[in-house]
Amino acid sequence: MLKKVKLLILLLFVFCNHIFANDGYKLWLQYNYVNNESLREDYLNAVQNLLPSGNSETINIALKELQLGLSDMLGTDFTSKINKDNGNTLIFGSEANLGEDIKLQLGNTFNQINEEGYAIKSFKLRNRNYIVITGKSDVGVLYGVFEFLRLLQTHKPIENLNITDSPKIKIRTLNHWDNLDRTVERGYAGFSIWDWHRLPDYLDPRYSDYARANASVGINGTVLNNVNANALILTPQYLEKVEALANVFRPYGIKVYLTARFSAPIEIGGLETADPLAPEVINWWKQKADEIYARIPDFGGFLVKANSEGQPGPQNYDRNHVDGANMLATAVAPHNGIVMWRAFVYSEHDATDRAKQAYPEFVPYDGQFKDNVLIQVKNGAIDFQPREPFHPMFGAMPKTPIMMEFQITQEYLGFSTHSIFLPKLFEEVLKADTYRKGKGSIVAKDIDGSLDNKRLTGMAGVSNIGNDINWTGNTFLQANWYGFGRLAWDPYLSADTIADEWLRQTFTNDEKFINPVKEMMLDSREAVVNYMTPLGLHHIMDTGHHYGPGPWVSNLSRPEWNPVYYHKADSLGIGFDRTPTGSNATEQYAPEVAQVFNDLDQISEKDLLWFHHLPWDYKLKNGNTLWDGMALKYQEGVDQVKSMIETWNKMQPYVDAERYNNIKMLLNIQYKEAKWWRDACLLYFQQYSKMPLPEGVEKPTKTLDYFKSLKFPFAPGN
Ligand code: GCV
Repeated sequence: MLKKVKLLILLLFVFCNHIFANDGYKLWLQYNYVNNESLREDYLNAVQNLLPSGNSETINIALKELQLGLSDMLGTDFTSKINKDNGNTLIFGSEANLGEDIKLQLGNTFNQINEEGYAIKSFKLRNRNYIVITGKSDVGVLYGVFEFLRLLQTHKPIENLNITDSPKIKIRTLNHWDNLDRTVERGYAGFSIWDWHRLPDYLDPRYSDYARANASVGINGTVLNNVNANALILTPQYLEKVEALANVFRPYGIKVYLTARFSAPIEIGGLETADPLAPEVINWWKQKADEIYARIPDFGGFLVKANSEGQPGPQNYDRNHVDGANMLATAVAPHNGIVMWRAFVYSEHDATDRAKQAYPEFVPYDGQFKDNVLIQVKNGAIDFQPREPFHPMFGAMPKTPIMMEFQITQEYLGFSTHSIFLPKLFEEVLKADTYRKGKGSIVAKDIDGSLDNKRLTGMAGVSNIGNDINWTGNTFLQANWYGFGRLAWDPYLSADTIADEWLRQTFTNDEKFINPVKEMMLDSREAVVNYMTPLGLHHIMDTGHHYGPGPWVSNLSRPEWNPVYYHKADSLGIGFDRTPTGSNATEQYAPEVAQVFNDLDQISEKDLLWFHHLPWDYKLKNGNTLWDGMALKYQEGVDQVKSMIETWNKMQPYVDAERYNNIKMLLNIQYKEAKWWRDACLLYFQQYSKMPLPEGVEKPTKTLDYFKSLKFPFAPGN
């Protein structure tokens, strides 16, 4: 009887917890109670005993995670189910710490995985059933443990397990554009989670929670500070704080990196120059690197934004990117450090198309960078737009590691109030075919190194994390942090798989929830393209903060900061001609790709106005005029958000009230703003097209002057 009452209380607790109180802090590591009884029995039967092998901090973390996950999911206390001499057993430990009898069962498993990979295998030995989670390193084991827990979270069978997996990309980093005053450039989830003032002595529990969440998806590096860098981060006062963070992250397999302000030797070193070829500068960076490594022996290295948007760089001294990157690379090389040198460069003094500027500054130098340098390239040649053709540098530097930079934070995609599932965007870029080595030379193959046998590989995501209780401001956008990590581990994963996994772990396995919400997630990216920048339009956001529409902006000092530079709407038509009759940016792609982009019959209409300036009455494939087609796309985007709201409103029975309402309220904002985008852009472009709105497009209820008058002096992230 007592047992039954206890069970009832436990169930009630689990139920109430599920329905009422969930602030989202636990992310996708919810470890919901497995309410399918037979599945739960299977799991309980398979894991009766936990046997850690090895006693590092990492293995301890793995043990705690298993105990937490299994206890919560199976409704039984697992803290005492450890090191027993009977029962079906889950062993976890690295190759070096497993007994010979266990290793014998694993055959050539260790040849199938890399240093960070893992294996999860079932076998029977001396009448006991075992599951072993192993790897070559303890961190590999931790990744395996998270994968094992993911199997349970997503209600997969765990009989006869025979899994091996390894990350396909070496460097998997989050880039925090966090400033030392805790503001976050392009951050929409509160302030920075790094509490610099109270570091190093006060270690906010968020630091280990952050590391744990990253480890659960395989992220293995973090660049703590903004690429628009402050040299102070390199002073002893701050390095002490960085060291404290590195100590927290280390057992989770996460390395710390810093951005290096190129003029630091002047600003904090008292030198008169930062010329990368000056001996005193070379020496200064060498000593700085030695100083950092003395504190943080596994320090990852530097990320550098140079000669871009006012940041100093080697060109200030008539040197080039090779000179700058190699100088820093030499300083960190003795410590196995790397340099991630960004290719996001453009200059107001260059009258050519901004989309063309990075390519000539880097591609001719292929093969000249030191082998611990990666060139970090944004997914497209302009700047993290809702849709952007892949950057022409992908595949174009066969002798240089090219690292992907995605933006997880939504600078140009409506900030954190817009629920958009970004793995759809990431997947589109990774699957794009560069044709550099013939058909099938997709971007993912340059990023994982397989296209040209590159040893050093990387993917970076500009973080969407802040100190909001749910980390990302909008529960839904946790999926983008999760999805980035999963794609950095395996760039061939589909957005569909990622959405499915994330939903099951974050909310429920109930198909009545999974199916409609997954569909909503997968459609959400196209929705934002439609209501902001359909048919290849780009960079028409209001300037500075990039919040809301601003296609009319034309008064900024630099031409390429003005939206009119990008859409080029006039009485004759709209769009940026990047074909040979225009800027000829298409020339930077492989001929097969350029030919498609240049040819109106072959180009996807999704990229149309990115590459072509076309008359308003140009006929689209469906027979509509360009003007009608564009207007209908804007309307479609609005309708898509409306249908997202309808879907979500039906999900109340499956989601706790707090997270349900968080997403619901934000979707309503998104709907309002989608209409704002539609109305403002159509009213503005209509001045040039002089054509009526087609049937099916709602009439704007405000004037163009009204939209132009809106000002947002305190928009976040600016
Ligand atoms: C960190 C865009 C953003 C800037 C950002 C820059 C970059 O221009 O608006 O905030 O600076 O990209 O990626 O360096």
